[in-house]
Amino acid sequence: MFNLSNLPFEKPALEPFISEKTLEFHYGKHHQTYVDNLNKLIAGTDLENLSVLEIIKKTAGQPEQSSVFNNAAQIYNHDFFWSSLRAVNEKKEISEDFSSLVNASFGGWDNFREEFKNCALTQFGSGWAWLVKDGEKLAFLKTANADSAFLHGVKPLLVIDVWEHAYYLDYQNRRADFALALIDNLLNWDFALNNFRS
Ligand code: MN3
Repeated sequence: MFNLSNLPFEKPALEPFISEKTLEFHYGKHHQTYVDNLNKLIAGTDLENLSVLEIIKKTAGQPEQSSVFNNAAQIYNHDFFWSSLRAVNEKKEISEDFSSLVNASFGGWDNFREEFKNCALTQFGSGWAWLVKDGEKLAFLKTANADSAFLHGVKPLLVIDVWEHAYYLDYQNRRADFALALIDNLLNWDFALNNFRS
């Protein structure tokens, strides 16, 4: 039996870039529904006592388990997304160590920002734009629907949810503006650096 995990910030803490209203729906309705659905789907099955990660690995690529996979992976991806964000008033300078990684991987912050935005923008339909560790460098990866970066042989560092439910109330169709608002104001680069090193 899974519970909805707590947000690592208060619901108004991401304003004006992500509204409290968006979080009420995105976290309180969409994320909650994935948790409720998974609990119903695994009740009384041999998946019941596994962790979310174990369920994802066990059901990935199996068409008859797609509902279980989709709900479990969406729980993992959303938990990772909330951890990728930080409250506006906790915004900090980007650390020298993270800047060095960005420079070594992309030649500078402007390229990094542009490529991250393009990754978010060019995911056709619903999905996720990931910053990942690829060898000793940073890279971007987009995944569709509930698919998750860790299933692709790379370590996820940070993610932007690009499902319409993530931005439509605040940005309508302007996904690029949403991505840039997160890159410029809300993404937790220390979380990414810690993941890179762990
Ligand atoms: Mn979402």
